Amino acid sequence: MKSILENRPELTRRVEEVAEVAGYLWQKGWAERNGGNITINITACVDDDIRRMPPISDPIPFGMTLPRLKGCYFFCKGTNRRMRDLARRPMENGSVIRILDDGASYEIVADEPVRPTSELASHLAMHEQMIASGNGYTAAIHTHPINLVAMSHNRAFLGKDTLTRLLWSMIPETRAFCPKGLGIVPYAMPSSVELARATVRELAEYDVVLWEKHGVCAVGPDVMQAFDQIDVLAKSADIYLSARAMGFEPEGMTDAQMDELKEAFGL
Ligand code: 2HA
Ligand code: ZN
Repeated sequence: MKSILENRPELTRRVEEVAEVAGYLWQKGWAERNGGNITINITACVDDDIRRMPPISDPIPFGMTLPRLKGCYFFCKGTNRRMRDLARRPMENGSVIRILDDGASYEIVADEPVRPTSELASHLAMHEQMIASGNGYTAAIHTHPINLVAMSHNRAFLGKDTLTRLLWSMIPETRAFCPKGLGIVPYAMPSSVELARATVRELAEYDVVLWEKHGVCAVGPDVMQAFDQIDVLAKSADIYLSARAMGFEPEGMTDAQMDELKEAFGL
């Protein structure tokens, strides 16, 4: 069977980038079994031939109405698929979907009828918000970083920007490369519309949000940059936990040191 990627170098590059990041998520230990998901908006690489491709599924409602997504195309990790399998064989463990004119349902167009991620509602809501804000972002990642999820079990960390300031203060790069910090989404049922709505509310202010006792979601111009933001936050969390494991509370950079950084990097 012919793949939708054939003779489409830009689409191929973007799907390969998803596969590369999927491999990192697995290697980091953030993607047990089918945990986590990735979606990218590929509408800009869609040509007329793709627009004419017949669906290979019935229309499937995704539980929300997102009018800006009408006629958009996404490459999505499949539900119940392993991240480590997405890394090696992206087109067997993910699929391309088209959002229908009702803005509330989708159909699968290629390569195989792989049903998209269980967190599709959250992912599509994030994409709608990125389009609405005009920020040019195309990627959304959800993953389960051990250290950040562990920190979300401590109520003391869940106040607005408490964790942001703590993580920023562990190493200068974190503030430089995750300048908006980390939003907090109170526990909600996985895959729920409630979780999707709360995620989008936080993304108005942050590029990365922590789902209490579950995981993180990050958005970015591309999937690599979305990953980098989670990676720098997780590095800070590791430094904090290493210090605690050595038996002391890390001092953290001072507010003055962090403000100096803000000036220097124009954050
Ligand atoms: O896709 O991580 O939150 C599996 C999950 C659901
Ligand atoms: Zn999850």
